[in-house]
Amino acid sequence: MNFTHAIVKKPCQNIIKGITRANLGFPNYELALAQHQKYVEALESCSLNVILREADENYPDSTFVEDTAVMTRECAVITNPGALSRKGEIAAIEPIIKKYFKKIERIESPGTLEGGDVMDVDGFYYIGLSERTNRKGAQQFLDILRKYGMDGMMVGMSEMLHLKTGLSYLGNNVLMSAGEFQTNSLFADFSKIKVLHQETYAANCININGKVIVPSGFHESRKMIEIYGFETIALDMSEFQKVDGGLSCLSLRFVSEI
Ligand code: CIR
Repeated sequence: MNFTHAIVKKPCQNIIKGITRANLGFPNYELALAQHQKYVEALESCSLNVILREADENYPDSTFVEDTAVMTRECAVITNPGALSRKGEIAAIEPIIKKYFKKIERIESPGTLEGGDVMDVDGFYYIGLSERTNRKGAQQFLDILRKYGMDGMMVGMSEMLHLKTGLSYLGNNVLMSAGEFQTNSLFADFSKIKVLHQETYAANCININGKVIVPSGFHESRKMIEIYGFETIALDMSEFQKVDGGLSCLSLRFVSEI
């Protein structure tokens, strides 16, 4: 699918208070800002119109906009983040989305769902049951998909933060997979790039209109992606990695004629 737009939000100074289990130290705000700027430029170089929002100090993790909504070809779904400190982030995303989507749906409590747990494979959606996305939220999402003639399925998981922490669909039936997902029979029919344990962070990458953006420094993963025929762009993501954020988390990518 060719994307036309991406919503991104600058990191705030409070990113140092972002939720993390990475044990990599605190992000450097200035460096995070510079890396974010490069990310925006990379999206633009892939022909996306980037909708850039200012930072919000009330929400340390708010630069990870992917978790606040899921954009499908038929509708946008405003999520209900499972992390308490992130629930309020959805208020800021809704007015932006309203400009581009006529149909807006919502995940409601007690259901929770974060966009990082939703992987789009050519219009079929895999939904990770993580610490952030519960069965009720996943079921609501499935019901929404079916209402619009789409479909998906739930994926049990136990180790990763989000489904897409360890899985990325690159197109042409190629799936990047790390850790617990490498042996999951649900994904048996994909051509799999099995990410080395020490390169697990590289399992989160994004294909934007034929170019795959990868985190820099993960040479084996990048080499494999290129062997599978994709052009790559590498970006330094060190400051976002410190708060468990990857390439997909930093944007909401979608198609719009506006
Ligand atoms: C969090 O724990 O919510 C943030 N520190 C990282 C969110 C990463 N988002 C994503 O994988 N979609």
